[in-house]
Amino acid sequence: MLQQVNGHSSGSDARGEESFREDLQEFLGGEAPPLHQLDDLTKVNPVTLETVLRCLQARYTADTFYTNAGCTLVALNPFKPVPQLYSPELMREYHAAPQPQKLKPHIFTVGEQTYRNVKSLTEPVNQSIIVSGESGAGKTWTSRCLMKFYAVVAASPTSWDSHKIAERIEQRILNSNPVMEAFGNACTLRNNNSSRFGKFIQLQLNRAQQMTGAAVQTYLLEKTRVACQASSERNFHIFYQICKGASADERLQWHLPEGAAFSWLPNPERTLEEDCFEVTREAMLHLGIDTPTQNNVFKVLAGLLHLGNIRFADSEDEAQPCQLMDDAKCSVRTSASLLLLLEDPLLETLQIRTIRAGRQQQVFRKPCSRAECDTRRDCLAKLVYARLFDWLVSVINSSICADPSSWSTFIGLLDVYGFESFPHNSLEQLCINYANEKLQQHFVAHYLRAQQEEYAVEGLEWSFVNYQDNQACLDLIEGSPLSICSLINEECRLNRPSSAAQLQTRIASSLAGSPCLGHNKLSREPSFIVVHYAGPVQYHTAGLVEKNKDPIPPELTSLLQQSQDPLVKVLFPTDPEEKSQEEQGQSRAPVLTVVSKFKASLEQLLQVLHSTTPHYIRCIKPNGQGQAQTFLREEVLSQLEACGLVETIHISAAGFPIRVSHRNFVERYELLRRLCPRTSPGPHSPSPDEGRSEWSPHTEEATLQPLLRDILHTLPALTRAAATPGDPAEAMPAPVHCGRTKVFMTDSTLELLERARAQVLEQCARCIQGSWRRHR
Ligand code: AD9
Ligand code: MG
Repeated sequence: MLQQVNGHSSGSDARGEESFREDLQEFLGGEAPPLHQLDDLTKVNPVTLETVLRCLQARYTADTFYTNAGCTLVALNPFKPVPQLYSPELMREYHAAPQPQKLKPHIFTVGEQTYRNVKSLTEPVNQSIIVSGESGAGKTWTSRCLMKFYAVVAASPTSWDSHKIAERIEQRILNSNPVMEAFGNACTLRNNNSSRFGKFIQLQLNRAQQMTGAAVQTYLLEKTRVACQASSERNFHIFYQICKGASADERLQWHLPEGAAFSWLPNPERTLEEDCFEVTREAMLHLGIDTPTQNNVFKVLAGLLHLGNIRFADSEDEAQPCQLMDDAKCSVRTSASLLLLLEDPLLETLQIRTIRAGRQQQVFRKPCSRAECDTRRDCLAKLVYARLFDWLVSVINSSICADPSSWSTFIGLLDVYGFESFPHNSLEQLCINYANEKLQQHFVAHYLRAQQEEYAVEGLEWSFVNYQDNQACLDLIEGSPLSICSLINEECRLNRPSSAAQLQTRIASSLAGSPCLGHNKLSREPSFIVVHYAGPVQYHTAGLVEKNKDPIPPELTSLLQQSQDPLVKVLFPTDPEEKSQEEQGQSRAPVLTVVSKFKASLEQLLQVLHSTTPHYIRCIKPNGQGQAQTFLREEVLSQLEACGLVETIHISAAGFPIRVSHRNFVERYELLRRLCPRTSPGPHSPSPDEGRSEWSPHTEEATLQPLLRDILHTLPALTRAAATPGDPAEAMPAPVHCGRTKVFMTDSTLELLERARAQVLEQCARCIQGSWRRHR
């Protein structure tokens, strides 16, 4: 935009481009502070990607990690300890400030504002803080810090002194973090402590604004990680913790001799786990999980590690089950002993499939291929781990959740996986990006409302009628009757063999009308492209239907139901109804697909969010290597795009991104009055300048208004003069809106005004030159 304006002015000047740029910048920014001191990105004027990036970089270089962006807080990851930024003293400072928003931008400003919103309103309104950003950007760190903030500011008064109460409530809630992270986080290529699940925690407050409890809801745990880790990645932290942190006695009990190799435990060389295991155990204890129960959990996990070492050899005879590899027999025995299963049924369940067929639902037994055996082994581990994780969440909830009568409002913290786009994307990415589309829609609706409120304060009437939201993309993913989700679900329901290519063709032909569906003709594998708000993502269709079915062979559940282990019994209770159905040969109720379950939980989440006042924190990773003091513009730019900040800028461009005070506007464009005669001359029409006030830096407010009106009157004529035959003046955007204290305009209006101003300056220069020559 600046370049365009400069382009038009280039013919006119004695002034260099640089000084013009500074001049215009000064006009737009008024008395703007240096970039690193600019606290709000919407005050960068004009708001463009370049200016936003420059501002963030300047602040990052100055060790300033938080910046406002309208109703959003942008949080840059420092990738280094900054303890003074999170001290309890600072928390109290933000809490005690008469106007925390006047302090430096911080997550505590958001925390405090949110806290006051709950408190100050006559009708209590629940609040939510939505923390987003890509992997490693700092979402979990931010949520954790906010929880600590509330543990300090919303503690019950007695808990300052009484360790016991702090432990019972706030400390318990904080203790849920190390436990959930031990079981749900893992080291990935992008983050050493990557959360492999989404989390919404509801902090419950009583009428005195004290935190009385909390409730956690989790989403889509990446359970495949238990049995399959990408190269250079790791399994969930807890497995390494038990292997490194167990005592000699526990090692014996859990069959974890020092140096034992487990195929599901890649990259075990890092050594922090001993300490972490203590932290996890301590936190579990505080949550009410006693030592025997903890040991039971760890024993089951050790059982899974041994299960992972079971290897099958190819069978030469299809009618015979695959044999175990040499050293795997011991793994079967150990795994069975740790899970308290009988060895033979465990092995048989992995090796042999039972099929019910015919009217009588006769049972046939079919030996599995080696690949099928491996799949069943992995499935067993995923099944146990996912149930264990859910059980843990429910235990945490029962430990921290307050009695419904003891709380009246809540503050929700949402820490969910950010938008993902990899070279190979599958069902996991589709679900994650679908969630992000939903959250983006929620954000945009909220943002537009906030914008309109600002316009209302300035007395402007305007609605974002031209703004295209992401509804078309959501229709493509989840719409009814036909969408990507419905087609994948249908393939699961029909239970027919369908190839990846067939699914690609179905999606392409059934949803061809969607503007958000694309196809990569160069792709060798069957795939489709979804044009998300954050950019296009190519999804491969191979394995999509199978992943969506997430089939659990009934024999696996039945096997686990026979376990004598107290914990496994809790995780796999026998359902008498199910059992009798099975005995009568009836098939079980249809199992919900992954997509259906995810969609339902997402809808529930959005319902909760809709009932709250939302606040947004967008975490940004300044570089992919986790290095302090390194700001890589390209990487930040792609995240600004993905987290929708660019989208916000676009929305603001659909409104009036240029806002100038009345005084600045008059100062700069006062000379335009010379271009146009008065628009509606009276019977004794005066000469253009006759009777007009002139501007000076001391012009009073009362004189400013007629000058402002005069300039605004010249605009229709300027618009007409600028219009070309193919671009009639009527089609041009509404030029300027005059608010109570500011003039609002689009950037094309700014361009128009700048062009006209350059023209006047050129005329003046010519006049001066002419008179100078005459006088010589
Ligand atoms: V993921 O989607 O779960 O893979 P997150 O949650 O966005 O990711 P996380 O909060 O785990 O990222 O942050 C990654 C790492 O950045 C942390 O382990 C810290 O080492 C580092 N970090 C993040 N925020 C801060 C901070 N405010 N100060 C210092 C930070 N270090
Ligand atoms: Mg995280």
